Amino acid sequence: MTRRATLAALTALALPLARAAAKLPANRNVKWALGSNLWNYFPRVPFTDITEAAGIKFKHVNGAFGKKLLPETMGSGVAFLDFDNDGKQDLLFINSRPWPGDSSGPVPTMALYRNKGDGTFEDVTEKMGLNVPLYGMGVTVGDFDNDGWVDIFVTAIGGCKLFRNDGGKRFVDVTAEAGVGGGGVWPGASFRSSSCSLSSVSAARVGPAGCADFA
Ligand SMILES: [Ca+2]
Ligand SMILES: [Ca+2]
Repeated sequence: MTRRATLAALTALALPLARAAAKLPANRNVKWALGSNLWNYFPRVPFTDITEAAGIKFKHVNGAFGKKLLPETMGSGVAFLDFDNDGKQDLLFINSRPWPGDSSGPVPTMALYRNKGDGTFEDVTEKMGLNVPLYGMGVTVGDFDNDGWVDIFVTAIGGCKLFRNDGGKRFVDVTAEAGVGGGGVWPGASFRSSSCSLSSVSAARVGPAGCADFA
């Protein structure tokens, strides 16, 4: 097949698809179509940054201090959850923290924001008992004890954390009794990650009891 024939064949295949996608008038010729910016004919979906207006002040701290450690480039994640069962989705931001030996600055924590229902959120992290410093890598939510209140599982270097939702009033650390900490340790002189320093985690509702498991 000659070059001209190849181009003609490709044009014959591509133009109908472009017309269908961009809803171009069928009577437009090849020169007009190929010389136009087809993206101008696709619908625009604008997004507006309303973070500040919504009252979200969370800042992620990756703990970087010059050694370029792998976890500094990973994490942390965010979860939508309705922790108080009011029908409005709340937000949980996972944070990292300075590495051991780096005492610069305050130690940040994850942040839980309650959806006030008017387009704004309020920080309820401390009130809900989640002002816990972690080097978080990921988060998932699920009702692991099937009590109707969504719980939180955070993967982190140094050991994972499972927080049970106590009726929407407070989160309680039940990692040890649930046996899901992963047995990790903080990195010392040399870097040692825990067995649950995963960057992602998921929850699934399985089993006859309907309780969520974490994987
Ligand atoms: Ca809510
Ligand atoms: Ca629960």
